[in-house]
Amino acid sequence: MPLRNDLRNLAIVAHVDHGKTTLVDALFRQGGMFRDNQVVAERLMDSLDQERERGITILAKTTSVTYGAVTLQIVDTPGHSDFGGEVERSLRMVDGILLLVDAAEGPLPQTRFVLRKALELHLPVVVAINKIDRSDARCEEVVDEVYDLFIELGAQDHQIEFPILYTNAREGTATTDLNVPGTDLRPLVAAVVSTVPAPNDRSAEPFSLQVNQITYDDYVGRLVIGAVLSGTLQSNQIVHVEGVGRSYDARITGVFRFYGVMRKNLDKAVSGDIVALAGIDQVAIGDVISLPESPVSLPTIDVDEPTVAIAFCVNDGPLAGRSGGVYLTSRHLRERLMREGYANVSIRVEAGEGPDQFRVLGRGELQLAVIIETLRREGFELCVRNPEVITRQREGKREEPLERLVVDIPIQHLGALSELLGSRRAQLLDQRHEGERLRLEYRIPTRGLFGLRGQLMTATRGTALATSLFEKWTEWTGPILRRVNGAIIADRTGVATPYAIFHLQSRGVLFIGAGTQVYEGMIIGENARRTDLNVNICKEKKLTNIRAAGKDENVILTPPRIMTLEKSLEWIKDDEMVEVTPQAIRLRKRVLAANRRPVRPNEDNA
Ligand SMILES: Nc1nc2c(ncn2[C@@H]2O[C@H](COP(=O)(O)OP(=O)(O)OP(=O)(O)O)[C@@H](O)[C@H]2O)c(=O)[nH]1
Ligand SMILES: [Mg+2]
Repeated sequence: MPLRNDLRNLAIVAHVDHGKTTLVDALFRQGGMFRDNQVVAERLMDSLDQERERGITILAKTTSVTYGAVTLQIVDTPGHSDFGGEVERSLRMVDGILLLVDAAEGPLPQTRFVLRKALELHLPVVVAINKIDRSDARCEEVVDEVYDLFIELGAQDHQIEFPILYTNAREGTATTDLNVPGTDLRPLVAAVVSTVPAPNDRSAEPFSLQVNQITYDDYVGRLVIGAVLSGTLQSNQIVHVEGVGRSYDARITGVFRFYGVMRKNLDKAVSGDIVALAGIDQVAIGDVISLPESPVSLPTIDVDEPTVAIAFCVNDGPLAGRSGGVYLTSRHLRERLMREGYANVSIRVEAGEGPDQFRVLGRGELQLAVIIETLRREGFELCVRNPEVITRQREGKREEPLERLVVDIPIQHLGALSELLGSRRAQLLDQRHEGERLRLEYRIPTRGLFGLRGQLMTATRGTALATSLFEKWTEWTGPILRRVNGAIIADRTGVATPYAIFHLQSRGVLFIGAGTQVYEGMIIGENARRTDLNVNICKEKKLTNIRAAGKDENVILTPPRIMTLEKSLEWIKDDEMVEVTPQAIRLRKRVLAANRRPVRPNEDNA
């Protein structure tokens, strides 16, 4: 088989924050992508608003950069475990991986996940120990840990003979020898070119491409991205699209390749190229594009099963449509969620309990929160329920997902951690000292992770590092208590007054400030006690002829606790919902009328 020696197709994979996107920046810079004096944003590939705000990669993205005679076609993948599905399918487009490992943190749960997937596909690996400039870098130890991980995952001998580079992605340097400081990324590029095989040249065969990513471009519309598996395709050619429930012909209106984040026209797409095609509208990940006269079929792209679900429903609260929402109906919601399902194989959308309800299944709270936030920004209004774990029946037994959790904390916070995990059915597997810090490994039901990260960050003042990864299904481990406190609930429609807030703030923590529009059934705070409390938050001070002493008027209000979308999702219980609108996030009881609301058993006596 002839080879496309001018190409190397690789995915950059790692645990979250180990520096993938930063390394891609440096590859661009040194590949002559920018003028010398051009000001370029950091983490250029993290182009989505939520990626920039959260500082993480959410969607895998394809790009390319040319070094001499070779073009590297690179997929920058997300490292957060909720987006593992992105990595899994990206690996189907490439012939090798560049595995980044933080020189101080070493291999973490997602390192294991991505490496396991790559080894299963027999992909060759280049290892880069990154962030060698960190003062706490421990390169030799981390290299040993990487070898251990390969062995533990059952790597074959030829897979273990990987080249090792030591990199500083921020500076854009790589070296094979720690005693010889790197000056640029050439050693890394050389290792990639010699380790990752060139793609086969099947240009003589009929055209085929499997859809791996779907994006949208303001100028050319929907773009489907994939590696050309065989053949050649010209712009303007008619193709055949084949997928589940779809089989039709379409005309290609453009063939592109990404350089950096710039889209460039190609005359044609040839076997081995990773390209973006315009002109195909109805399409889902895994669909096969071929020619009408020689249709090709390929196995579907399967990824790991979802573990977490959230019920979405229309916003039926009294303020619906008054907070900037444009898309309010269940038809809008259904169409939008279906579209999300087409573009993302790791989520599934199912019908919910009622006609206006949908269940969105995914890999974790963050993945689902990102989808909800995206909808909100697009002008949707909706209500969402608390995340629940997905269970399944096996041999008459109910099973739930179990995760491996790695926590890295300063030693003095061990007490706080143990307290948090005690009630969550975590089982300690391993514990290791690393200087002033402790690294602990647990097995914990996925349910036990709900809300954990937020509480852990508060308890350790942001110094903890906690990551988890689905491990296996296990028999239902029994109840896990969520929030113990009750809610403070508005008992009527109106506007919250300073007077009422002043008199209620000692009862718990309030989520709203004076002047906030409320309605009966809206949750306005967390009760200090376990029971729910219905209150009149709109009460005005009785007007009298006699003015009270000046002091009395200047009530001092404690600032409210701002409930973000993610905090709200962690906080709500089964009988509560988050109302999501473009302008406001509100919490509410599912049943708004107090007299029709089932009273929760008094957990104080439970
Ligand atoms: N000191 C140091 N910091 C680095 C280096 N490489 C990356 N960083 C920093 O590490 C942080 C995370 O970098 P990213 O490139 O976003 O990491 P990532 O692997 O793409 O993260 P995800 O895509 O969210 O998994 C950023 O603040 C970078 O500036 C390095 O070599 N040295
Ligand atoms: Mg990234």
